[in-house]
Amino acid sequence: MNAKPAAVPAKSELEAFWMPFTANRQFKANPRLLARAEGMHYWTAEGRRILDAVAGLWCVNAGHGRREIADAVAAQLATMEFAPTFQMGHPAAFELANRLAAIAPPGLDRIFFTNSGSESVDTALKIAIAYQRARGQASRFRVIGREKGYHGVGFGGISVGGIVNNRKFFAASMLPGVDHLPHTLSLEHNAFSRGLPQWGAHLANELERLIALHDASTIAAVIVEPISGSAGVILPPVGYLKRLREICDKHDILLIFDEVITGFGRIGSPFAAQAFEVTPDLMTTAKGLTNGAIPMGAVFAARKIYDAFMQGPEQTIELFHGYTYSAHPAACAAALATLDIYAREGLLTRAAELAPRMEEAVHSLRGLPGVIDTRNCGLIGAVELEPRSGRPGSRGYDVFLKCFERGVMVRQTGDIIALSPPLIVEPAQLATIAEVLGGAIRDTA
Ligand code: PXG
Repeated sequence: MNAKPAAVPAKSELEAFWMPFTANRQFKANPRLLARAEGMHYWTAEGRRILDAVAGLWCVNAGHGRREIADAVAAQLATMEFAPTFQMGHPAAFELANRLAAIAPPGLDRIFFTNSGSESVDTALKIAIAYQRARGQASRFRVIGREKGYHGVGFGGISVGGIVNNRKFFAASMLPGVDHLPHTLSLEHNAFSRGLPQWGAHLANELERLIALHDASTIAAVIVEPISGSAGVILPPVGYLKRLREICDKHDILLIFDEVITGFGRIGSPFAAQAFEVTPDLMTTAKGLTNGAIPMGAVFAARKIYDAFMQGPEQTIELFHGYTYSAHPAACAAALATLDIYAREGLLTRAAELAPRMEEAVHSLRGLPGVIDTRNCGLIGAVELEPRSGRPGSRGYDVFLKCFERGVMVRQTGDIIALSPPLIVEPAQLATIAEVLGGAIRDTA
């Protein structure tokens, strides 16, 4: 279905929308407007075709314009646009929870619905802390995050996150008792690694140091992204996540994986937990859950966590938490249709097949002017550029802009360019992405 040609807003009409995570004045002086999308492509409001190398924003895993999702949402809205899930329910919510439990890592079969990654993270943190109390360990209130971690923008998420610009404005309003592991990015040891870097598993042992400092009896949970996305694609060194799991087990601390970007096939299995063979106790997801079509998130909890709440009189509300739109019917319809597509087209494992092509494409950029690292895992890739002296981020922005002018949409974080194309990408398109990105790097050097 082709939408009507987009009415391009006049410059004066751009002011009212306070854009998220955007340099508003820079953007509004020179706007980039997307008007239509299908398959691997967007079309701009002016009608230019753009190859989508980031799946929208890491979310459109099955590619754009999926008819089945639009139809399922339309049918649901026509039948019942909303139903409460507080002391009420509707069938699609239960069906979706069962479908998700069926593809989850072992034992993570209790599902709490949210509307975004940020809400999933705050939900998981609240479940972790409340769980400790429910099992008689209320002194465990601390949460350990990681430097450069991104866990959305709720107060919980920015507290455990490790991105300074998200934190510094709100320093006085952070969760108490949070500490951070070191991040695992080391160009000195790991530059140009293909797949997971070999150096750095020992960085997980820093958790032992934090436990020695705070005492395990004060720590509820550790939260990490299996692969950090927002900070510019930081991969876990071989053995690192297993080590974190061992230390958490030893000290009876919950391990939370934030799989908002790694979930739903990004690295070749439904979740990174399965690809890395490390099972967390809680897992946060969003994005690919509905192919980005309708906002939705989900927290996957281990059975033991859910069971710990199911005590006391039956009329008790066990967890005082939820959103008006938890398991919104339209979102459930979108998610069910999305899971159907993933299953039918084998998309949750396709990234494993394409990973060598992605690796080839990304590492072909090694040697270009200013390229100080190339890294990859599954259908995630990144190119790190030497920052221009005194102007960090300007080189990354110029490369991003040049790619867009030349018909490829990449994602820029500082001087790192991240790639995360829809899982339907064809090898030739991966080569095109690398070619255009390479040209942009050369021409902005
Ligand atoms: N956790 C992780 C790991 C994420 O990547 C969130 C939580 C928050 O999700 P919501 O739905 O509240 O935005 C995210 C979001 C980027 C980029 O460029 C990444 C995200 C969002 C926007 C841009 O890497 N991830």
